[in-house]
Amino acid sequence: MVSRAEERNGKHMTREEYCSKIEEVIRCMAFQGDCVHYERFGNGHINDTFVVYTEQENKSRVRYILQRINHQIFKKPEHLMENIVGVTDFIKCKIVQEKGDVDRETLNIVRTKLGNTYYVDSIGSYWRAYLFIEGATSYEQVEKPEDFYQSAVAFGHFQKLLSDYQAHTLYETIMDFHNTPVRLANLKRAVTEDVYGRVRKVISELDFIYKQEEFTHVLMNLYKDGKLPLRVTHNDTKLNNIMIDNKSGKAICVIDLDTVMPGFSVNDFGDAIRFGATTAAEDEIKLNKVNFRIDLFELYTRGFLEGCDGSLTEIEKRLLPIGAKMMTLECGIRFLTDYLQGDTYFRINREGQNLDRARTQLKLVSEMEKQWDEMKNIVIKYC
Ligand code: ADP
Ligand code: GN1
Ligand code: MG
Repeated sequence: MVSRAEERNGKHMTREEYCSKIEEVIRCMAFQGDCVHYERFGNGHINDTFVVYTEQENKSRVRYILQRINHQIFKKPEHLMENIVGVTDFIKCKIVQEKGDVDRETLNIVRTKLGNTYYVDSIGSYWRAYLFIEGATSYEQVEKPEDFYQSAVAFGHFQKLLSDYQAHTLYETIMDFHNTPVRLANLKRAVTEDVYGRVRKVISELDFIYKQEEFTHVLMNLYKDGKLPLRVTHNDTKLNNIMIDNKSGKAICVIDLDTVMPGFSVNDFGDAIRFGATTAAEDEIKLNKVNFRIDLFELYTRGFLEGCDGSLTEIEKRLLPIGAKMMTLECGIRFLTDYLQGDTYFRINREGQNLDRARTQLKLVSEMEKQWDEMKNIVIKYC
């Protein structure tokens, strides 16, 4: 099934047309060797990701990541690429100082043969390529708690690495990305319009969300009052946006840098919790299988604070549980909005998937509320 998100992203082309487009792009990238194979890769909801295999003269193979940037969502891909160049160059200097491996510890853009950081194809789609980070895996769910802990250290360290980056030089690649009150207002608009007649199926979910209206303002209000600093944040800290080294088990690289922009540190913490500190996949249908894992919350809190290494203020640290609940609620709101609007944003593979995703998030919010004091005590323990 082709979702409306895919149609909008240009995938109503025939398979042959799409393949010829990819081949056009591959020819323009400065890959080493000749392309021998390419295929779809990964489970991201937003971009189209491919792995491209090339063969060298000595017959050895090299892999690259090739991505079609979702232009519907990222209105100015050139700005997004400027952000990524700025941030990865900055991180590379720090990796060199720490005597690390610049090819594996940050994303490395592979330029086009003309030396550009992205390629615009003949129908106006934007493409970019990265070195493939070999010998590492991005996980969809927490298989070993240690991996989750490692991802926490890495995202915390990412926060610290960028703490002296000039935030004002970054473009806002998606306006109001983690502005939860705006997300709620978008949901209300979708309810009023009810284009697909789906509102009647989600009355209890809406009821739950509307009761959280006051809560949605908490972080924005603290920011407006000057109590919560704006930092350079990743904004999409899902476990599958971290590469974990297959041998050492250490998280070696933070990927998916499209949403790196000014934001709140507690939201980076929170988004990772909503995706990882759970017993089920984000789109689990059976809600009785979805439970909040306070043990993983504790593990992540410890790792994140270790990675941040003193770069957070006392207030930020105390707000970590709020970040967890905020990001989980916000994501539920976003999935539900997309469901009501006909699945135009998040890629779906089956009917109702965005509704299922929304429901898992709301279930997690309600479980967090029940364990609120415990969450606060855990944070205090590691502060
Ligand atoms: P999306 O924005 O759609 O989530 P990502 O940039 O996260 O796209 O890429 C999707 C998946 O592709 C990742 O979860 C990861 O598995 C894989 N991936 C992305 N970049 C690399 C890379 N440089 N090396 C190896 N795998 C990668
Ligand atoms: C999207 O691109 P991906 O799959 O890593 C989304 C995140 C959501 C997430 C939900 C740019 O992340 O904000 O939290 O899906 N990214 C964008 O799984 O909207
Ligand atoms: Mg991703």
